[in-house]
Amino acid sequence: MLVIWGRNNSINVQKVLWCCEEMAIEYKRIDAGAAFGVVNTPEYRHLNPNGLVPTIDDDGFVLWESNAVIRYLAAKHAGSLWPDDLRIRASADRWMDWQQTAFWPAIRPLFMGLIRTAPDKRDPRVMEESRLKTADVLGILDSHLASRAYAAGYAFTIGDIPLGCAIWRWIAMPIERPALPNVQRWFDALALRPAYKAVVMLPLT
Ligand SMILES: N[C@@H](CCC(=O)N[C@@H](CS)C(=O)NCC(=O)O)C(=O)O
Repeated sequence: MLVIWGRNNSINVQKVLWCCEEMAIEYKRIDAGAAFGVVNTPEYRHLNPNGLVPTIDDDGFVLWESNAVIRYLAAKHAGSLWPDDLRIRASADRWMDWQQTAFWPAIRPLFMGLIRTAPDKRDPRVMEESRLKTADVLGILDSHLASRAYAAGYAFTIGDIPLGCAIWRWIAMPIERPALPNVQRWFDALALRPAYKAVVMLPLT
């Protein structure tokens, strides 16, 4: 059986769990990371020298980097999450990369400040800069979604998974948000998916 190491409040672990739930892949999850430790043991470092989560072991094949993991799982189980059409697939890939290189770097300081830092240790200036930057980058996603239901077109694909994990953080944080009607419509559609509700739409911790 597929084994997934990682605490279930991690955005990158949630990508993998959501992907598995969507495709009804059986897995066993082992808590690791942050308060659970594990990631600094020699055994774990042997699997993942970065000491980060998630890591998977699929019948002896060890893989880390959350986006690579969900690409692998979607390709292996070859369903609608991983479309045959190369252009749709490339578009999904593009938004997965964009989540890691534009969206997450923008929102991370705000998320870490508000959710993972004690109030007396927060830097309000850094958090406000992060909020503004995130609103700015989400304008790009909002324009993109003006003419399509999902990241890569009319259907839900793995391209929506990293974005959907990050947008939950934006929606669930008690912050001021500009109106982004297309992002909101897309989020409302994600929120109807049982797998998203089960593993992503959890209280932020
Ligand atoms: N690029 C990596 C980043 C992995 C990463 O930063 N994971 C975080 C959790 S979201 C982590 O392991 N933090 C340290 C810890 O939990 O101990 C991926 O996408 O898998």
